Parts: sequence; structure tokens; C-alpha cells
Amino acid sequence: MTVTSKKPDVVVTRKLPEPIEVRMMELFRPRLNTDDHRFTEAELIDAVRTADVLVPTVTDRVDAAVLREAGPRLKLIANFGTGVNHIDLKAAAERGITVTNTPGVLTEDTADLTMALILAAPRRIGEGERLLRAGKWEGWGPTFLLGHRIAGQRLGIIGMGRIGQAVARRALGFGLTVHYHNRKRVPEATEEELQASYWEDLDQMIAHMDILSVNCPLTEQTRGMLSAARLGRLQRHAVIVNTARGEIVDEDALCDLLEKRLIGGAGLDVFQNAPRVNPRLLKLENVVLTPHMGSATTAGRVAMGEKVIINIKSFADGNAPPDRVIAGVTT
Ligand code: 8YV
Repeated sequence: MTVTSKKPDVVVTRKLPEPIEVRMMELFRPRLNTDDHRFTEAELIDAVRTADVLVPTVTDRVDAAVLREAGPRLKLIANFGTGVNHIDLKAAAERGITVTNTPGVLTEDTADLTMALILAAPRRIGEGERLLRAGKWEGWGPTFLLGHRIAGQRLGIIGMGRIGQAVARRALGFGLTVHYHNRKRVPEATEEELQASYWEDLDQMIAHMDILSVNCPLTEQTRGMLSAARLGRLQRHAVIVNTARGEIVDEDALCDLLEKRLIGGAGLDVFQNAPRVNPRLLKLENVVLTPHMGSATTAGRVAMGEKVIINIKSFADGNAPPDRVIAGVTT
């Protein structure tokens, strides 16, 4: 795409909130997905062959095979979402394609859902809801559905970026003590504000936490990071919450521990083979499962769309788009 008055051809792979599609129609020449079906590989290939800009989501695999087919016009992939693990960034860079994402605008919503799971799993909210709906509730009882108290527990956050920090802020309000592991230690002022203790050694942190929350991006370094060996270090009552990406956790090992009651429970919004959910998880009482809805608020999705528009518009005008991604990290 060169700097020209011509509106860029933009292929949008999923149906976006209406105000976003309306604005895109004013600014660009968008090809919209009116029935919101998941793009096939053939549709993705057709898009990269013919468009100036591709707007994918987490449901598209923009891998090396797809990018090999990219036409000379494709110069920007403006992802609708923050995580870019579904895009082969190396293949994009090799072809001179810029990749952008939508950081910052889904932080609070994702942290809210994380907090909801942090509360729901130890307090057995999913179990209670299922029991009540099944007509099996026989009334209040002094020892009925007893869970674990939240206040005073240790929360270990893996990934202290925007979302991790927003989770920590909420957790403080619930009386949890905040611990974290991150590639880099956060500034002292942030640690003080969040009253957060840094653990350089992830194995050590895991062994000492009551609740573990996964809030890091999926990269080659974090894929499978919560291996069977690491999960095996969790305490028997510990709960694990994942609102990041399923592939960070060894799901089969997690099921083993949950089935054998070697850990307390789990709250999961993301899965290794989404939208297929491991049948072993579906059978377990001690897990709360939500369908990848961390950022699913109207305000959040509109703000994500606005970011996509700003990234495309800046690029089309010959400026550097604000949310460029390099090696999986927003610059
Ligand atoms: C998005 C997410 O809704 O932004 C992310 O990384 O996981 C979600 O909250 C999804 O990725 C949209 O593509």
C-alpha cells in the first residue's frame, strides 16, 4: 500500500460491531463478513492475495502457508485483538508485512473476567449453579458446598503486563496477597502500588501459591510453560485460572491433577483446541469453564475496532501505525 488518495482494500474476517463496520465503510473499501462465518484457509488465501490490509481475529490461522500466498499489495495485518499467536510474525516480517494489534483497551474487561474466575473456582460457584439448575438443591445446610475463603490467600500472577497488573489491583481489594513472575521485574513503584512480591523462580512461586493466574501472552517461550512437572508443584488446595491462551498450560496434565483431586480446581476461559473443549474438563465438577469471553463487552469490542481503524488509517496515510507488533510484543 503506497501513500495515495485511493482507499485501501480491507478484508475483515469476522463480523465486527456495527459502528466499526460503518466507519470502515466511510474510510476504506472493506470486504465485510456479513454472516460471521469462520474463514476457511482458501478464503484467507484469497484475502491475502487480493487485499491491501487483512483484519483477522484469533479464529484465523495466518500461518506461513497462508502468507506464502500473499500478493504484493498486502502490506498490513491489523489484528482485531491483542494476542497475535495465530499470526506467523516471522513470515510476515520476511515479506515486509507490518502487523498491528489492539493493546490496552481490553485490559479492564479481561481482568474483570479473570477476577470472576478467581472468585468462582474456590467458592464453587459453577458447581452450585449446575446443581440448582438440575433441581438438586435441597436447601441450605451448614456444611453444604463449602469452598475456600478468598481473603488472605496468595495469588500468583504469571505475566505482570497490563492485564496482570489490573488483576493485581482487583485482587488487593479482595484481601489477596499479590505475588508475580514475569520475564522482567516491574518497576519498584509498580511493585509498591500493587504490594506485589516478585518471584524470579517460577517453580518456587507455583509451589507456594493458593491461586495461580495465567496472564502472559502465548509466545514460543511460554508455550507449554505450565508443564506437567510445573503443575505438579501446585499445592493440593490450589486453584489455577487461565484467561490468556490454552496452549500455555499442559491441559492433559491439568486434567490428571483435577481428576485425582491433587489440586483444588480451575477456572478456564481458554483451551488448547478451542472451540473444542477437552471432554475430560467437561466432566469435572471442580472447574469453571467460560467460552473465551475475557474481552467480551460492547465497549471493549468497539474500542478494539477503533484501534484497528487507527492502525489502518495511519498506515494508509504513510505514518507508522501506533500498535506495531514485533516478535509478539507491542512496541
Ligand atoms: C480477543 C483475546 O477477543 O485480544 C486477545 O488476545 O484473547 C481476546 O480477548 C480475541 O483475541 C479477538 O481476536
